[in-house]
Amino acid sequence: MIYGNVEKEIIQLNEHTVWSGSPNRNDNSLSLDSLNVIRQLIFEGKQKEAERIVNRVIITKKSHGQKFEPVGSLQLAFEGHDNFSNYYRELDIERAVTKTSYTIGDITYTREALASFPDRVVIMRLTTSKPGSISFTASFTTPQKRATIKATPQKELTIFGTTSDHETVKGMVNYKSIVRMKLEGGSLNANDTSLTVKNANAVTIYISIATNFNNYKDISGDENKRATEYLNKAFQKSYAAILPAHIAAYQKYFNRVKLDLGTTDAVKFPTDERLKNFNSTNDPQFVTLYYQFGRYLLISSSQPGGQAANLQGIWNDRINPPWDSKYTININAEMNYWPAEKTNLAELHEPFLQMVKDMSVAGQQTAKDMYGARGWVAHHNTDIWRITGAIDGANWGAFNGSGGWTSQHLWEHYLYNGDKNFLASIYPVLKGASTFYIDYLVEHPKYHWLVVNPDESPENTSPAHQGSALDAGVTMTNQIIFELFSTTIKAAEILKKDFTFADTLKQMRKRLPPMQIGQHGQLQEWLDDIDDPKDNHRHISHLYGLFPSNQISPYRTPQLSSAAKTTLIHRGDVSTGWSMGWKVNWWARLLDGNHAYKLIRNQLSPVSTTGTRYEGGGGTYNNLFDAHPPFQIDGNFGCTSGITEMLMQSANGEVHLFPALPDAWPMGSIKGIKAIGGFEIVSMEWKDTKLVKAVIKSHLGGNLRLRVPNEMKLNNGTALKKALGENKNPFYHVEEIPAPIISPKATITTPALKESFIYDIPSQRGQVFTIISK
Ligand code: FUC
Repeated sequence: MIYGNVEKEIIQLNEHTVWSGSPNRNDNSLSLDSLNVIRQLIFEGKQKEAERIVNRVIITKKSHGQKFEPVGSLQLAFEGHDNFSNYYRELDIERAVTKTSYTIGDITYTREALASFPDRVVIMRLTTSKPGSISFTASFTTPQKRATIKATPQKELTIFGTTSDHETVKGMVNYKSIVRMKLEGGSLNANDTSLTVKNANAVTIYISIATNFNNYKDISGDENKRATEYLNKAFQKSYAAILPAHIAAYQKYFNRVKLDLGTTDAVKFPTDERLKNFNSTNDPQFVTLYYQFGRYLLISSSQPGGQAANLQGIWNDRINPPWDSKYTININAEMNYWPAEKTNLAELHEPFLQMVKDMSVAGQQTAKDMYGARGWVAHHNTDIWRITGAIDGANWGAFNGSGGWTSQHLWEHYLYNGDKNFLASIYPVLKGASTFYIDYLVEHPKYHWLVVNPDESPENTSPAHQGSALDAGVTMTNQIIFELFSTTIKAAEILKKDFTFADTLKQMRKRLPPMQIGQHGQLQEWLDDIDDPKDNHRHISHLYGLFPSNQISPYRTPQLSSAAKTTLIHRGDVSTGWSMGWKVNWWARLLDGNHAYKLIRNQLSPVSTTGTRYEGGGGTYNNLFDAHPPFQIDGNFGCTSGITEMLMQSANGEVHLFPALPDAWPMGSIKGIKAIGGFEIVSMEWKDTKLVKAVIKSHLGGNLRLRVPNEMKLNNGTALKKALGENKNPFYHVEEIPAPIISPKATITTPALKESFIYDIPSQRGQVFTIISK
């Protein structure tokens, strides 16, 4: 994080593997002996009693997850730079380069900085309009307790140490950062803990950081050697050489997608003013900026081979960050990756997919020791050590659907790339997640469905459960298992293996509770019809079936879709940042672009609160970080995904262009987004809310079923074939959902859907089509 302060520049340094603790597990093996008692109590409706036991025997007595920690900050103190003018600061997200400039007297000072992917250093270049005028002192500060800051005789500034002990786990990540400078003119001096530059023409600062972390089980790396090697290699290159290599590595991803919603004079204003004014001016480009900022953030925080973007991405500045800046896997970490595939950043999904693979190994012991089950399980949080036990307390931590949910990301990756070798490599993860449920599901004594018990609908409680979150067979979990079983069955079919296993899943899938529409016309959150229409909890987990899953659709399941809409209306719009991000996706899936846009407007409201707040709504900080509050990066990613879902959806058996275009975007264009089955929207343009032209590339071949808002033809004049029957493209197979159970008290209205046109376009691998409006 570059602060861009004039007198005291702060370069806040994080490295993705600097976490408290060391390899550890946090299972509570007391669980197994009490499982039957807990289940019995929950089935008898004695949730509060069950909760007390769960807190003792399921919730961990060890680590509730470790903390992602900052290394520290490099500070550059410029004496006499207090009286400046012409201050300018930017983050150029088209190049991933920051710049700060200002004038003192008649001298203009400029600083440019970047974090280079190919060269593994943070690099800052300081220049001036007057030779010999750059003087400053560089020093380190750190919130780390066990850190040594030292300048070396070679005039390098170093910081090294070991991360914190936390919750019974000894801190054992060793980190090292080295700062070395290249001067043009002037002098460089070192004293014990700082470097002083005097009268230089230009200075280039190189910063390397490394740790001893190899993987979640192995911290035997050599941080000194790594930090020195990175630095030595980069130091041979000039800023002028590092800059284009960095830009090229960044733009390889960034340039794949271009969005244009129109531009007005509002773009001339600084970002904070645009944010402040967004709701009262016409500034469609601000949405584009926010959209692309989400992609910038993912590119910058989730490079292949690295760690997955955590709760604050990589931008946490606190030694005790909110929720430890770890991975909350009952929504937040998954949300970080919603834009990955569809905004053409599939490679950046890899760190998350690797985390799921790691959990599928670590979680086997958790399944066995805690529940006597085969397969693997993960609860509501994990961290760099891939803990899979239950943390915090019964009302949050006992949720055990995260293995099922996160493994869907592996399947999603396959749906976009169609690579059967990849599918074969991740099949054991899907199978293991399913196997856990084969062993863990129990028959409900009253309804006779197969249910998870203990279970909970993430973080929401009910007075009907004596204020406890615990229950059996909650809707979200049922949807997750339905989806997990369905994808595992499909994967086994594609790989032509495990017929008996797949058959077991089919038999069990039939016995899961169907979705239910309750007395208020709402989609039921719990097995019993106890939802409170006044409940406005930020988690609306039972809408998992609407998004990210595709079990609810206005076209395929109109009643469930209407119930989901009723639920969304009950819960209201005001919510934390990530919850608003989710709501954009939900309203898009409900084909209501104006409501989705309303949520975008809410999200693009300035927030300055940095403490934790649940009520009153989230929004956006001046630097466009999502405000839960506090800063949580998930909302940025959720909204980027949602904007894509407004323009194109591909989860419901077809590629749907403009499913939820708001009135606020009457014209525009987008290039490079991706649909499942390997279709790429090379470009599409719309005007007066009508699709004018679309160019679509088929990377995998197969039938392209296309739903569009107005009639289209091929650009050579040929008519398009009207779609008939089921979509033959295997990537577009959508599982049939069991009919919902509907309360006799429920009133359900299923509004007429806007007219649309559906075509089937058979494609060859690599073929590109251009279609134009008729
Ligand atoms: C869950 C959410 C909070 C927050 C935290 C990281 O506990 O309910 O709102 O997002 O995760």
